[in-house]
Amino acid sequence: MSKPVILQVGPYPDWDQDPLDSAFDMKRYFEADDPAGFLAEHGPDVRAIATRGELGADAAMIAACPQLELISVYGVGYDAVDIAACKARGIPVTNTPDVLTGDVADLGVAMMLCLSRGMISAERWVRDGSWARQGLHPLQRRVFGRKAGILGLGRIGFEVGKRLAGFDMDIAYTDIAAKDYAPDWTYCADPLDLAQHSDFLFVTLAASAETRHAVNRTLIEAVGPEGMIINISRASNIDEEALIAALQSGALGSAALDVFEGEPALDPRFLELDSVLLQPHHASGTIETRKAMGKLVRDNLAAHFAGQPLLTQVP
Ligand code: 8YV
Repeated sequence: MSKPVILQVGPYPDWDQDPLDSAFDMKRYFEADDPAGFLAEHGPDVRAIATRGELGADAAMIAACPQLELISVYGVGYDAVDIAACKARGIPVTNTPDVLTGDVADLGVAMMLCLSRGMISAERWVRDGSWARQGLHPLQRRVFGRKAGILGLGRIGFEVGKRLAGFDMDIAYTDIAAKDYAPDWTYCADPLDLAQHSDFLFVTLAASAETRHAVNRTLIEAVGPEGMIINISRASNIDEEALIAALQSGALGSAALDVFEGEPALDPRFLELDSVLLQPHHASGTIETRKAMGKLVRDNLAAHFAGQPLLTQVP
């Protein structure tokens, strides 16, 4: 029996690629010299798309696959998939929730600590001999006991909060309603109140068209010249132009960012700022989590082609 044809939008590690290649006929879109020609040639045979969170599948790709039955996303975010196009054709979409939550929260908290305590510049201070020549590294800002805000108390936001509680932080959050699983944290219905409360504002919103630029100039300026914004969600949740302007003028103290508009290219103005910590969209990037994400992608594909229920279908 011939294997189901899968359109593979981006590369995966060998530990995922090998089992995918054994079970399916993987068509590697990302290796094509002529992506449109590749889609025209293979699209008519494609029964599923395997993609990654940040790559998704746009309307043109979906339209090029008239026999498409499933999109399986390697990532919790599915904002880059054209969900309206999927809905119109009744194509289910799966993602990889839960398995990456702890790692994403870890990286967000690590970014806060690293930037607040100046660990990158302190490392340079040791390596370039400044310590020996000039003495003590400039003093930095404390983390423990200060005020943290979590914009979006979903799975990842909640794990961030649990970690911050270990630093005795005064934690507030916003979401569509107060959460009974967070009784010790302050609920702010208005994101502006949250931003005003926060020395450290974590952006943990599931991105969608509705959350685009949810962190706008007013919110950024409310976090203020002493405050820090940490983004471990999607770049689209923040107005990046307003963010850069606030960092340049000092209206915002600092920003720790794992995601960027147009990544992996990023606005070169970020590179000129000392008040930012820049990370290459790797919050879920541990061997343990990536193996679990890959398995979930494969398990969803396997379940579909075996006529079994999908494991993690997005609502
Ligand atoms: C990426 C992510 O999928 O979970 C998400 O939504 O953006 C990430 O985990 C990851 O970078 C792999 O491409």
